[in-house]
Amino acid sequence: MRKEIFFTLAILSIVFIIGFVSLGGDKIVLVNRFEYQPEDITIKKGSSVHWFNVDLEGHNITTDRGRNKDNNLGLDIELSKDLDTLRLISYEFNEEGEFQYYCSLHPYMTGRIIIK
Ligand SMILES: [Cu+2]
Repeated sequence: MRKEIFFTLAILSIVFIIGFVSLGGDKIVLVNRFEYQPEDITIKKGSSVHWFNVDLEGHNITTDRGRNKDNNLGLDIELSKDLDTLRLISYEFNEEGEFQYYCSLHPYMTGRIIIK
């Protein structure tokens, strides 16, 4: 029963957030089943990415400058934010380039954002 309430709340939240975000150029990444979905996204400079955790596990959005500087487009951004179940965090990207991130709790979870 508790699980059903959880998923109903999760779906309602997703519908609400997607409606809200689609007004601008922002994009949502769902954190679900130990994956960032979608893993790769492209956004316009000045837009935000909103990570929304619908997993039953807590995750985070972590990056380090070294990882992002490994490629020519790498952005010099360091980020470490916890993302508990049903929590949303946002980050606005104001530079063109590539942003790679991972979950430090489960380092096989990786994602990439291209800012154009
Ligand atoms: Cu994780």
